[in-house]
Parts: sequence; C-alpha cells; structure tokens
Amino acid sequence: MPSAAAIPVAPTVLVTGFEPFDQDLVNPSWEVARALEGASIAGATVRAVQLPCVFGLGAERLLEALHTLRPQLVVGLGLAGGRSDWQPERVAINCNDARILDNAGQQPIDTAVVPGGPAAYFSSLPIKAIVQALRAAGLPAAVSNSAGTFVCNHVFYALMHALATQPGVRGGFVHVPCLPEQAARSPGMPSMALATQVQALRVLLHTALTTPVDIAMGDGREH
Ligand code: PCA
Repeated sequence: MPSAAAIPVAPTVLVTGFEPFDQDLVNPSWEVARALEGASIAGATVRAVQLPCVFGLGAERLLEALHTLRPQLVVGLGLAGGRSDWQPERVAINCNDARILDNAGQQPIDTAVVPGGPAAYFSSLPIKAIVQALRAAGLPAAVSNSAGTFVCNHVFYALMHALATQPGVRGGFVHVPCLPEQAARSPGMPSMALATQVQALRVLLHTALTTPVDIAMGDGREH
C-alpha cells in the first residue's frame, strides 16, 4: 500500500465570501463563492468558506480556514454596493474606520488591523492579468486602489499579514457588485447576475492559477 505521502493531493484554492450585512438579506460574495464549492479549476479544488461581517471574528475565521485547508491560493470576495464591475483590490491598509456598525454592533474608528504591522500590503494576485482576462470574457472589470476601511479591508489585511510568512501561497481580495434583486430596491444601483458573477470567479481563479507573474497593463485611476 502506498504511504500517504505518495498519494498526490490536488492543490486547494480557498475562496471566502461574507454573510449579509447592513440590512441586506443576501451577500453576492458568499453566493458566488459557494456556487464553486468543490469545483476543479486548472487542477485545483475550490473550497468555499463564509466569513462573519465582524471586525476581529471575520479575520479569525479566515486564519482558521488557512490553517485547516492549507490552500495554495486564497481569494477573498466582498460586496461593494455601487460598483458596477469585478474589482481586484491592489492594496490592503492597516486601518479600521467603520462607516456603519458591523454585524456584532462594533464600529471601530481609526484603529489598526494589526497593531505595529506595516502600513499596507499589496495583493499577490496577478490583478492586471485578471482584469484583462475578465474583459476578454466580456465581463466588466477594473483594478481598485482602495478596499475601503470596513470589514473587507480588515480581512484582506489580516490575510496578507498571514501570507507574508507563508512563501509560495498567493492571495488577495476582490470586490463584487450587487445582485439584481438587491439593486431592485435601490434605484440606480448597478448590478450583475449571479450566473455572470460565478463565471467571473471561474475566469479569475483560472487566471490566478495559471499566471505566475502579473502582466504590465495600464489601468491607473484616481481611486
Ligand atoms: N462588504 C463589506 C464587508 C462585507 C462585504 O461583503 C466591505 O466592503 O467592507
């Protein structure tokens, strides 16, 4: 019988999404993540984990998943209401500054995600290649230079802080638009159908898994 070490194990991709927050009944980030639970993409197996929209606890759950699943690639997803396209985030900052209460009633103002940690971390996803691949598939996409200062940035920073000591594991964060049923309650709110967003996640993961070095493509903007 072969030893356990001889049995090839498919690499794991961890995709996280958030529970609903701010009076919403659904969060597209989790609906999209869970749609690909167990899927095989470019030889890797997708594992989806839901995170609470809570400062502290959201990051703890992510770090637990990193520990138990030992992924090679980590992609955090979060909703950014008002944005109309899929937006890989360039940078996570060491700052919590909540404009609304989180799901535990907390509202930190100007506190550090990791006291004494670096001011910021860059995503280690190939964000330009991802934007290019999404656009080539007919899916609206753009690099974002701010993940905000709410729970998404908090979890993104905690992820990159953990990965800073795990060479070879890449990760980052992507903000996604509302679903049509959410937008229907807010006139003028842009949205993207769930099936389209699931397709975007497939393209994104395939690109991240097959692009070791990002491309240089101009996509600079003021925010
Ligand atoms: N979006 C929020 C937190 C959870 C989510 O899906 C944010 O952008 O911080």
